Amino acid sequence: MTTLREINFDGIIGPSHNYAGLSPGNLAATANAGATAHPRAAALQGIAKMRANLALGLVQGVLLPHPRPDHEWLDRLHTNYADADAVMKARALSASAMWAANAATVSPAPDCADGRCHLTVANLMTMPHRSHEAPATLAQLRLAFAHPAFAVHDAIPAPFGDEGAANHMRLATRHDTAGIEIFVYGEAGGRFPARQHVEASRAIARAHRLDAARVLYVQQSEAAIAAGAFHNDVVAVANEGVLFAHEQAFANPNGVYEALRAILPEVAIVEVPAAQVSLDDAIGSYLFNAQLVTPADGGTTLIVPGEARDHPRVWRWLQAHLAGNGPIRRVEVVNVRESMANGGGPACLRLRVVADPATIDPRFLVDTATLDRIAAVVSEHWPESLPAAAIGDPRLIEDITAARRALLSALDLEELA
Ligand code: SUG
Repeated sequence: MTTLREINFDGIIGPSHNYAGLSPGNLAATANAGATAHPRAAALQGIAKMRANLALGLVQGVLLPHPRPDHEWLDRLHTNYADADAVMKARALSASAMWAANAATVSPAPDCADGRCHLTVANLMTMPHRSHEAPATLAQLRLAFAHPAFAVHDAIPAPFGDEGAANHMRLATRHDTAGIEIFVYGEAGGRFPARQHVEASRAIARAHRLDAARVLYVQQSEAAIAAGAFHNDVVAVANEGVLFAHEQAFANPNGVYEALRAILPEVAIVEVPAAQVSLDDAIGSYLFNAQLVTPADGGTTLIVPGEARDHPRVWRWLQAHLAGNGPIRRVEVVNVRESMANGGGPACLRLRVVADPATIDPRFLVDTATLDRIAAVVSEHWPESLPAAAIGDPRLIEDITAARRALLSALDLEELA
């Protein structure tokens, strides 16, 4: 029996969660700029999603909020929180590390020539508020994946933008068999920035010692980026032998499907036609920013945000697919509304790692009892609301600093302080 399992590491939503509109091209984030955020409710929604994953029999992990404001980053910019202007304050305070799909790119051991699971930290250099996540991510991954079964690589250097697993998909007959890794990149020059550069993807494939014959570099369609798909995982998701994608996700969809079928003939491609669900529908509902998983009972399950159920065309498409006995057998709905308002759905909030749970630092794995402990810290310490105007408030800074410290202590992870 193989010991390799799918493990989803969700970013615990940090106490500084706020809406500052820092991500051009992310339509939800820019539309909600200046709104009041609710960090406590946000984190509790994320915890409820993890409970739902556990209920499906999946193994669940967590990644911790980063220290915010990021004083070290401000120091390197020769300023400090008090002196920084409003935009820099918001950038230094961002809780954006919650979107763990952007923490790293992961290649499971069966894909890598040295038989180890490789992880490369994302540099997130395109958006200033995310460009300072990498050092804290590296520190956590080095701790969580210290076992020799893993190789953790530092971020690819600038100017080659890399946004991690959000632009990476893996197809394999089963999680524990050799897969095909798909790196999706964007071409610059459109209405919004293309965050993933192909040079970064190629560097990661080399670092992970992937078999070049089982790697595809796929261009994201300009139309998808222009419509607000700032990451590929807003328009496509894969799990084991199933690819679920919007018709307009890729620049050359038929080329992608042909190349896939040539390597993995049994691949099931579920393409959603634009005539039934437009790009705007897909991006507005986050239909594809779903967790596509194989639960313990085996039936491929799509975990969608509530916004997908609330969208009549999207929900109709899903019901028709289920009724037609398509490759997706079940749909589960989760409420991650606070994260969604910043453009982060269920898939954004998790980093998927295929590994033997016994090789992972147990402090990063959770069961319901650990989630109860995390929820207690959140309920006691996370701000109930965070209006945009509070971003410069020194009392808020004290509160969120203490809140994170309480969480680290509850998880016995003080060394990340
Ligand atoms: O990078 N939002 C994130 C959302 C990331 C979603 N992740 C995936 N698709 N995997 C981003 O745009 C909003 C920040 C703000 O405006 O405060 C933000 O960073």
